[in-house]
Amino acid sequence: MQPILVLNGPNLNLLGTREPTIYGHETLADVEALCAATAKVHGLTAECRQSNREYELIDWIQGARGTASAVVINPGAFTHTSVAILDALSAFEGPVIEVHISNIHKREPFRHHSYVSGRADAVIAGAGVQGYAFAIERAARLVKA
Ligand code: DHK
Repeated sequence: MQPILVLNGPNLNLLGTREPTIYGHETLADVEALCAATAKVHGLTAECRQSNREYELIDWIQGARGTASAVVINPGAFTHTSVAILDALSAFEGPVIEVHISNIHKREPFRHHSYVSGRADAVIAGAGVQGYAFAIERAARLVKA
């Protein structure tokens, strides 16, 4: 089975020190370890990447075509701005799971709209970093269906 591609967008490299009352104390390394461990339970692997650059995320999503079984993505602030990331995800044939650590619907109005949700098969928000484990669980279920 091809790996699940786990993408994190801008500022998520700062997890653990960035606004911990919103994003918690776990680091990106903790998140990536959680994704790997959750995938392993299902006999799968997770390939985790983070970038602050929109084009790099788009290139990785394009690269997932034919090489990844699913995409789990927290696009960070690009969630609310990027038609280009939506278009790249729309060209990917497998399941797409959108994750937000915080509940974006409980926050500022500009965070309430997600372009990515127009393509996502599931959206998980407000579960903290545990949301990544839920996302991997769901991706595993969908790729085995
Ligand atoms: C992460 C970000 O960086 C924000 O720009 C989003 C999301 C919310 C999160 O909750 O993981 O608005």
